[in-house]
This record gives sequence, structure tokens and C-alpha cells, in this order.
Amino acid sequence: MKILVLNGPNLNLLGSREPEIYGRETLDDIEVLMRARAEQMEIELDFVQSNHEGELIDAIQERRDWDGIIINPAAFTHTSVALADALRAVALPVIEVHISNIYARETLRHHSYIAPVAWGQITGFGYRGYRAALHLLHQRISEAQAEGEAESGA
Ligand code: CA2
Repeated sequence: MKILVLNGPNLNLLGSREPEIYGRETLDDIEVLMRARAEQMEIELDFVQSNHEGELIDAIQERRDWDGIIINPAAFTHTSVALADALRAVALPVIEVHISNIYARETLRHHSYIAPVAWGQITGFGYRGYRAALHLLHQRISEAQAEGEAESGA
């Protein structure tokens, strides 16, 4: 099982500023945590951060034959039709993660272009949201694989 974890602009600054909003964990801390869990669950994980919309879109397209995507699109959540189109095009199960509770913040953060193409959204649980997303996606992909095997009689 292969899962892409994608992080949008400025998330490389996590842990350095605004800890009251984003916590004290760095993106490296989150990657270490995710890799440890992924290893236990026999998941192959790519963990990518970019400040550039096109690079995020390329990362999605390059893994169109993978099993699922966890994405914190950061500010692109609220602006990017292109990112939403890329996710729709690859048609993989997607979980949208936000560290802060976007609905408890400014109104401009209440709208997500990504939410309609996502299986679901996890928002406001800090770094824990990434871990929860990994477990949920693993469960969904495993269930789909088991159903496929049952149908094919394998
Ligand atoms: O809560 C989240 O995870 C967000 O996706 C974070 C984005 C924000 O634009 C979204 O509305 C919600 C911002 C990421 C910037 O991260 C920083 C971390 C530390 C210092 C400055 C920015």
C-alpha cells in the first residue's frame, strides 16, 4: 500500500512561529511520526512539502497509480481550483488535514476547494490529525482491497 502525504506552502515553518495556532511540532517531527506508523502498518510513504502549487500538482500526478493521498494544502485550501482539479483527476481517496481548526478562524479559511474532492476532512487536532488520517486511509484501502479479492474469488 502506497500513500502520499502532501504539505503545502509555509508548513516548512511549523514549530518555529505561531505555536499557539500550529503547536510546537516541526514538519520533520510529523514526518518521523508518520514514517514510524507507516512502517508498523507496512505502508510505503512519500512525505512531500512544497511552497509551489505546480510542484504539489506534479507530485499528485506522478503518483496517480498509488493508493491514497493525505494532504494539508495550507493556504492553497482556500484558493486553488488547480489543486482540486488534480486530486479529482487522479480519483484516489483523499483525506484533507489541517493542524488548526479552520472553522474557528477567519472567515476566509472556512471555505475549502479541496473538501468536495476529499473523502473527509480532519481539522483542529494538531499533528494528531495526520496520524488519524493515516489510520483511516489504511482502513479504507484495506477494505477496498479485501472486497476486490472477494469479488474476484482470490
Ligand atoms: O491549519 C492548517 O493546517 C492550515 O492548513 C495551515 C495554513 C493555513 O493557511 C490554513 O488556513 C490552515 C498555514 C500554514 C502556514 O504554517 C505556518 C507555520 C508556522 C508559522 C507560520 C506559518
